[in-house]
Amino acid sequence: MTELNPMELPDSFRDSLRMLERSRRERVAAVRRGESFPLLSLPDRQAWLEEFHPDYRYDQRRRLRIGPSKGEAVPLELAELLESWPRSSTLALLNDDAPQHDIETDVLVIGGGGAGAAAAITAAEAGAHVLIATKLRFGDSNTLMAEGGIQVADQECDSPILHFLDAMGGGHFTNDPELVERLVSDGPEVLRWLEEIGVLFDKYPTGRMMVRHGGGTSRKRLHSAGDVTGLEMMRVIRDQAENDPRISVMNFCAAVELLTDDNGRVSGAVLERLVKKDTVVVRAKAVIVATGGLGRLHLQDFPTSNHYGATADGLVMAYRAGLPLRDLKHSQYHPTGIAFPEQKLGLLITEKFRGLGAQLINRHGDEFVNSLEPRDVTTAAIIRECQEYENGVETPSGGQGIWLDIPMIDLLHGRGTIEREFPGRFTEFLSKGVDLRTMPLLAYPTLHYQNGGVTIHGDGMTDMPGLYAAGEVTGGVHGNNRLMGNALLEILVFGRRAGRSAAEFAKSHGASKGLGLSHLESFMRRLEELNVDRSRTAPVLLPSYGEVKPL
Ligand code: MEZ
Repeated sequence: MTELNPMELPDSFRDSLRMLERSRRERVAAVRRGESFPLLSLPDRQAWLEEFHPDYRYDQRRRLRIGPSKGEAVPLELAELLESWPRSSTLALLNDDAPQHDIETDVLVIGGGGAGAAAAITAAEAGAHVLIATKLRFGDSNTLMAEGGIQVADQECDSPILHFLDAMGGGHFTNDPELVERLVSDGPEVLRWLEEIGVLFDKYPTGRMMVRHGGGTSRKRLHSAGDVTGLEMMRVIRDQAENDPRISVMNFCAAVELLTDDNGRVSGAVLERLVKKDTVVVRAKAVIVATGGLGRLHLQDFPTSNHYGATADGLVMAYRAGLPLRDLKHSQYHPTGIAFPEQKLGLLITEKFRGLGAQLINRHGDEFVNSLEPRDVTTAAIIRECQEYENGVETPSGGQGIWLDIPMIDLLHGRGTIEREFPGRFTEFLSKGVDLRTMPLLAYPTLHYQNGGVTIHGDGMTDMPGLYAAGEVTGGVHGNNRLMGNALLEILVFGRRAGRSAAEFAKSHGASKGLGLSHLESFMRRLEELNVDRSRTAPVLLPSYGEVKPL
């Protein structure tokens, strides 16, 4: 193990560390007395957001110019991507009068994360033959990387109604209430299902579930498996899918375009096999898009906590097909991405650390915000502290960060808590010479989640017959701002609902006759009119630093 050598750190860094350590005893005593940093008033929250949150930088967005979302403001990087030309594999098919399919299935699921896996399982249970096409390997996804946990109102002091109010309030009441109602009501059943198939959640010796607080929630309802909740869930869900003979999986196989028939029904998709470097046309009775989010677009040059494949492919396909998108001007910047040690830049430090008492501390050793404000407010507070008050700590390579005082946790809850509650991060950092029991980390906001996306209704239906969507690619469940733990819940609730509906649609409608790209005609005409550079193509499939050459 290489020890972190404090002597190699800048003087200002070491001085600040000393101030933090000096103020720790009094801060722990205050928590024990039941004192906490006051929560902000609603007008203050709004003012801080408008001044400091990256979403409110109006010069960093522009309005979309095509289709039903015309006029919607979205981040610049996303707008450029959405208004790009199809890849050459699609263009080659456009010249083909009657494209033939290579593979046929009842339900095609695009994406192999938690939403895709849950959708595939329920579609198969409903009798459908399912093909999962996934860009990387089955399971490589933000689900797998999720740390803190899943929100479910299953305790006697809680109820789905309280969960509903928290989710709506966290989303500034911009969420679709019908979708939120489904999210919270299905929660207890989803938790039972996860347990039944073998997910190991943290429990007390009595067998009762351990639950924690998260930012913006009025009850403790975050269920975890250490700090590797997503990994544990994906382990079990993936096994469940792989053991079902009705489900096949194509790894390293990216969807690049939807296919439609003459009536506007979605009838399949164009896939590119990344290893074989060829094109595969799939004909399907129903298609579910579960491609995840956009973190790897690095909006405003923020680092990201997202997995390598999070490049908004589903949004690109949906926008081109003429589906309305919503709530995309607000992205989630998780308050605590790693700023130091720098080889982990952007990696998530789960909110569960704050749920267990780790405080956010500036360079003078002072707390400056209640660590459990809603995420967007905490993010704005950290940026304000660093930029407006210059109270951030300079990292060895000149970045900025705020202390996350993790060692407080053992002082508050007893020795061994950090190792027990955070086995993933504890081991990982120890291998880099950083012992979380004694060393605080430096945190700065990291791009974490796409709050909005493809508009869905009820059970994952989109506005196109035969097309369903679930998970981070969709919009409406979280409105402008998602609360922690609601993503893992959403992928399962809406993955399962979409899987069931898609299987029913496949059964009742049978195969569609046509397999074409006519939905692209008006889109491409508009690109011409807008003089969009022909070299701009999408989806990009991987971030620019891992570019895959077009076919
Ligand atoms: O839902 C999340 O994004 C979450 C719980 C993240 C985390 O802090 O662990």
